[in-house]
Amino acid sequence: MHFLKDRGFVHPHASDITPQGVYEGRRDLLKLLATGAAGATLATWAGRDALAQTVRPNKLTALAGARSAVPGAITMEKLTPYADVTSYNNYYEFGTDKADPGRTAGSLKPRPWTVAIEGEVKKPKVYDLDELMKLATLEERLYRLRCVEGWSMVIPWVGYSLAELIKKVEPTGNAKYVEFVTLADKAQMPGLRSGVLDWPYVEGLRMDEAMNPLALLAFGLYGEVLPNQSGAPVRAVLPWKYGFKSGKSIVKIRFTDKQPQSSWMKANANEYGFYSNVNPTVDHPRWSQATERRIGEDGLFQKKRATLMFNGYEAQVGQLYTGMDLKKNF
Ligand SMILES: Nc1nc2c(c(=O)[nH]1)N[C@H]1C(S)=C(S)[C@@H](COP(=O)(O)O)O[C@H]1N2
Ligand SMILES: [Mo]
Repeated sequence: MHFLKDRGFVHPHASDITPQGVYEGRRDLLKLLATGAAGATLATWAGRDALAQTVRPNKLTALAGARSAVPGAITMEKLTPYADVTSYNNYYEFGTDKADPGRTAGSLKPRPWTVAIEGEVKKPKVYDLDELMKLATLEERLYRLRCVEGWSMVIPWVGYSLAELIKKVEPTGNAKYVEFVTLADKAQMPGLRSGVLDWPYVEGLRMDEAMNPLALLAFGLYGEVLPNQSGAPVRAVLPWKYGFKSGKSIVKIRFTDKQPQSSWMKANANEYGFYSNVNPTVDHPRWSQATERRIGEDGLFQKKRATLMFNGYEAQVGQLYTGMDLKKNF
């Protein structure tokens, strides 16, 4: 059976699985905290886990999503604590250190915000953020995110399938690729002074990849709007690809007939390919991709995890690449 073969020797430990209801429990816990009756609840493991994820100084605007029914959208693995999700980031417009975005992204102004839909579409349009957010039903999805540098997280995102937007704007027959252009504003982004990348940060997908239901346009995480360092107010999340494919703070989505050149391809075409699907058998020139460490659990004796083909989403996306040489098309 496909499922058993895929899982193989990386079958998750019982302790990796989030007990059913722990995450929903957060909301119940908040209610309990509000009534002052939380003492007993906090004594339980689930209570402590929920507390670690919710009690923090600066709550953002709530953004709810109905639990997604898209196949593969809900991993049962334990969520990465909110504190780690928002303090260990790659967002080079705010600096190249993992702690930089969490410290400096306060200067990003996520409202007002527009996203321009351009290129090979019958209905080009500049969407205001609020209109874009209402374009489809918001869902909650629990995705693994795997960075090419060898770390991973599990994050509860709020958003809808990119396919919903694509259907609305009606691509022409010439639309073969989608390009994502993200914000580049020196006034808001101190990292733009550095020449590490050619700004703006640009990424792209083949049209069939963009139409896969797992390709997410995200507006929130952990039941709130996106924190700035995570790519507020709107970003892509492509769970079967290395994290850098998921552009943050998107301002333009362009439909094209030619394969877009991403910022990372421009920076180093030998290291970063257009596809960049998570693949434990194809190493990056500087980093093995066979294993990964899960952020938030890197204790001294923490074992590395085996990285899964397509980050564990092979059943959902494998067919997109049938017949392709994945060593050549890295
Ligand atoms: N605009 C922009 N988007 C970006 C990046 C960036 O530097 N700028 N970094 C990418 C990389 S390398 C990763 S691993 C993910 C990290 O997302 P996270 O910080 O929310 O975990 O964002 C991606 N999106
Ligand atoms: Mo990354």
